Amino acid sequence: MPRGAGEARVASYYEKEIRRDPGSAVGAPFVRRPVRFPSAFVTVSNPDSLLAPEEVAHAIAALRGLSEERDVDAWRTQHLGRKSRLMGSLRALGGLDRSRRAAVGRRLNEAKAQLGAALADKQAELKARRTQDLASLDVSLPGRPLPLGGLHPITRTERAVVAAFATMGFHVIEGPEVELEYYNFEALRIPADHPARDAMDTFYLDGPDGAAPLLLRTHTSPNQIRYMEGHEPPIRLIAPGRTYRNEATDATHEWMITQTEVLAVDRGLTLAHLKGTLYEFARHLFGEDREIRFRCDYFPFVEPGVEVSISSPDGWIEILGAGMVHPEILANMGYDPEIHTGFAAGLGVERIAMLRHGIRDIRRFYENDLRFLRQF
Ligand code: FA5
Repeated sequence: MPRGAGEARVASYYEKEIRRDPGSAVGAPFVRRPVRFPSAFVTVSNPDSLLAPEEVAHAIAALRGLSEERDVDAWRTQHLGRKSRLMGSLRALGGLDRSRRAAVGRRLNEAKAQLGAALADKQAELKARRTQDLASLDVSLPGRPLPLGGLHPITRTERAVVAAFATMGFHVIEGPEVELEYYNFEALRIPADHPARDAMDTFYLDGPDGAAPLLLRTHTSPNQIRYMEGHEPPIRLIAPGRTYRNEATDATHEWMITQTEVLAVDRGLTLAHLKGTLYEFARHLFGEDREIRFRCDYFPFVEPGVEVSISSPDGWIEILGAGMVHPEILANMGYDPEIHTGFAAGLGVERIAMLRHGIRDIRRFYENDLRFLRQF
């Protein structure tokens, strides 16, 4: 490094480098050569570039604003560490004119003392705070319980429904919530002009041009078709899941509901099997004494069709539609309706939850009011 007049003589730094001697097989070993200094090492061609008093004041002000130990540590490294401006300036002192060296040296040592004193004050302050924190800690206080989440009441009821059918040998399947119009309606004998479509209006999705129409399923009954298409009897399944309807809400109607489909297909199944299964289910969920009402109902995909209601202080509440699988559907699935018959049901899980817990307005379930949800 060239050294002109007034330039600092600074500590020698060398890097080791193996320089190969092309004439020697071994090569010359270590050759020492000077390297460029990192910027923190100040050269004093201009002594005013040494740490200035304003910088010291500035650093001390910054330190006073710190409250975390790790920030104070970082401050110490920056202002008093080996690579700090202060240490670089002290190292560069030797390069100053003898006439100025003493005065500048004094100034730098004062700066070092001020920075060190400020650091000591800050460390004492942090230590005092730690001690105070510990003193205010009462280890005999009871612990604060962690807030525990819980299952939504509809999830709980859905699980109870699944458990009731599981004891009767039904297994669980799931199907898509975004459904083809074919499975939701046509395959269930609900063509485009059928009045049943009015009672099951829903939300349609734009698909690519020419693609089959998609919608949010209005019930879990499409699962019947999807499963029968790929399986032979005997069948005994339940299919829980969300369904959607484009309809006004009131105390017993929501636009998004949870249903559970039930399907059994086997040789010789009759309406008696359907009734027995649903009674057994109702006993599981509501106990022995709750009144149950069967009435005729109409669904295009069953023959005959029924609905089941449960008694409540507000009168009968319908919880499900059911019936014997329509013979035309069995035939469409490749079964012989003379040999195999089946029953199916679609249960409304929200209505079942209302009846179990005495809730009079279905809309409470999805308002996300924790005061309501915490009760379950
Ligand atoms: C159906 O959805 C048929 N898929 C049921 C079925 C399945 C019949 C298999 C025959 C064979 P329904 O629209 O009635 O039927 O609905 C069935 C149950 O879902 C109702 O009894 C009710 O408990 C619940 N449910 C239907 N719509 C709503 C709604 N908007 N709000 C709350 N619960 C509803």
